[in-house]
Amino acid sequence: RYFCYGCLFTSVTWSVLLFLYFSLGQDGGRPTFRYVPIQGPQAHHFQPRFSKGPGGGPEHGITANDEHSQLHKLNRTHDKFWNGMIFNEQDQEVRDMGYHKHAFNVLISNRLGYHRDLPDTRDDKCRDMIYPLSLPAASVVICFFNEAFSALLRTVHSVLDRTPAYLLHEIILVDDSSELADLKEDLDSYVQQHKLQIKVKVVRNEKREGLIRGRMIGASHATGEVLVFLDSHCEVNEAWLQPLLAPIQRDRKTVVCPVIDIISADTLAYSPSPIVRGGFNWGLHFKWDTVPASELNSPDGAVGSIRSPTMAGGLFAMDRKYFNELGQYDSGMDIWGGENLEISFRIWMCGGQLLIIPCARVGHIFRKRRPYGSPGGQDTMAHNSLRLAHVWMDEYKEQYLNLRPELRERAYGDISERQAVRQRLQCRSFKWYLDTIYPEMQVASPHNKPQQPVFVNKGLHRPKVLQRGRLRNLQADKCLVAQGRSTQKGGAVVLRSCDTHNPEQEWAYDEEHELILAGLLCLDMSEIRSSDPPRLMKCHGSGGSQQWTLGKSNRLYQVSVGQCLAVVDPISPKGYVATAICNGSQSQQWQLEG
Ligand code: LR7
Ligand code: MN
Repeated sequence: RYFCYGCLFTSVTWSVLLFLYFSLGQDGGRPTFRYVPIQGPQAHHFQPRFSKGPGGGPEHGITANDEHSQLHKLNRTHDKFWNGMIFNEQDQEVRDMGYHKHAFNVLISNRLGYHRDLPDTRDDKCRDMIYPLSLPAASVVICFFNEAFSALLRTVHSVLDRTPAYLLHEIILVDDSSELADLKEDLDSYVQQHKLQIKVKVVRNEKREGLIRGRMIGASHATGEVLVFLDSHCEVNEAWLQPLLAPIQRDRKTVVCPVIDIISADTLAYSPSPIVRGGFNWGLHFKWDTVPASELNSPDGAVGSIRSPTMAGGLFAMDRKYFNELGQYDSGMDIWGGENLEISFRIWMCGGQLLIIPCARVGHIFRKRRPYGSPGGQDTMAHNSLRLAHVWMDEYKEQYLNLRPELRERAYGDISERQAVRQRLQCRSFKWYLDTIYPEMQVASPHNKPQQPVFVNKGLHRPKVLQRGRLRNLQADKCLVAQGRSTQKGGAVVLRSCDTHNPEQEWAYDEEHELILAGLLCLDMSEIRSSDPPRLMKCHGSGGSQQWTLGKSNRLYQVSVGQCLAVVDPISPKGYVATAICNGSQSQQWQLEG
């Protein structure tokens, strides 16, 4: 019924053309389309240097000869454990500068390269889904400011690698006036050298516009039937696009979001997200909510679609003409924040619908902080939220202003154009939206308790303890303890005489590779600098800065830092410890003794 010969022809032609471009465009006509570490401008960052000795290389004993193929294998099997290993000061610089500029582990990102396999995180039933062969083609719009080159290129290539060519009209990269040296030249020369121009167009903002106007500019250059927006540090998963396009084809006023899988900022490991949907609180912050069991378990739930009151903002698809009819975005919003709730309210209140599609999976690097500000240092989230409250929230804007009284007098610019949009589209009231689309939302009164946030990625589940005991450094022959009280958050750890009877010296090593002292706090490495000493912090359960491997060679390897725990001076009574380049020396040998 859906078979379309024209499309098949187009798709075959595109595939052949693309294949020829990518395979013959390289030096010597060598096909280098998959699993190639790093080519192009950042190639100097990729220098695997696994040495043979006990200290230098991964536990499975890789030698210099097969290091290349081994690293490929690691990339392919998602065993990213050793990818962050720091071998010298240059690696350390890449890692530390990367955290500073991008708030994620750029050393690992660079080593992964621009293509990698991902675990297929979809429900098994998704693989049996059949979509119409003829679907509207997509313009993928990716807006970026100062993005790490390898993350940006992996975003682009994941789309090229995992999208049938006939469904990919184009990729539009909007460079929001990035300030990073080389980014512009690197991107231009990469696109040219790899002959990506047939699909990839780069648009440059003369001045910083922010992601909201940036996306509007990108959309204005797009000519595909559907717009797909992505952040610049994403990786799309298997068959991601068809399940997004099909509902839009069925109903052009449907806006769809994929499930946003988690790419760890510390390890770049890709893991599935549970199926949750978007909500918000009266501070106008987006939050994830559990999906009512009735909807999740409905015949359609796991593989069909889930109605969502709001979207996270970065990853969604909609009909291009409908995007324009619906009023694009509010161009009075700056830099970052609020536009996701604004477009969500607008979609529902003005006759559309917003769905999450469980069979469409796209990974996103979730960072712990935003590495950039706004040019004038303004709080653009507050500015943008004020605008959306005044245009869309009717009397319920009081809920926000009561929480943020200081914003009552704050100017938010001219909103008449947005009010005209609401008028033109004959949109419903915010009360209707709350009653019909988000009935779970509680209207704050002094008697209502604050709502409990839902934590994605964490449950009540406590990881199983694998080993317990004192952590003795073999060179100093002393044990790792809290410098102050073992219950004090942020406290340092030092070496002291071992005492088998002291429960304050007992560490638990669990299946999540956490090291927990006295049953309470986790050994944690700051994400900022690898030279900072470890501290005791509340266990966050998401690996990275609290992930340690206790290897056969007795070393204690810190995954996000890529270094080993070492005693600074074995005879000093101060007993200081720090992470250092793994070298297999006695100072880096530890034993967890029961
Ligand atoms: O001035 C800027 N210019 C830009 O082009 C600032 C940012 N950007 C780009 C930036 O490079 C990135 O590609 O805009 C994109 C989004 O910025 P991020 O990645 O710093 O934002 P975020 O992931 O922290 O924030 C989420 O909320 C934002 C609110 O304005 C946007 O809607 C983001 O797209 C959104 N990201 C997601 O929804 C991904 C999932 C996160 C969750 C939950
Ligand atoms: Mn993002």
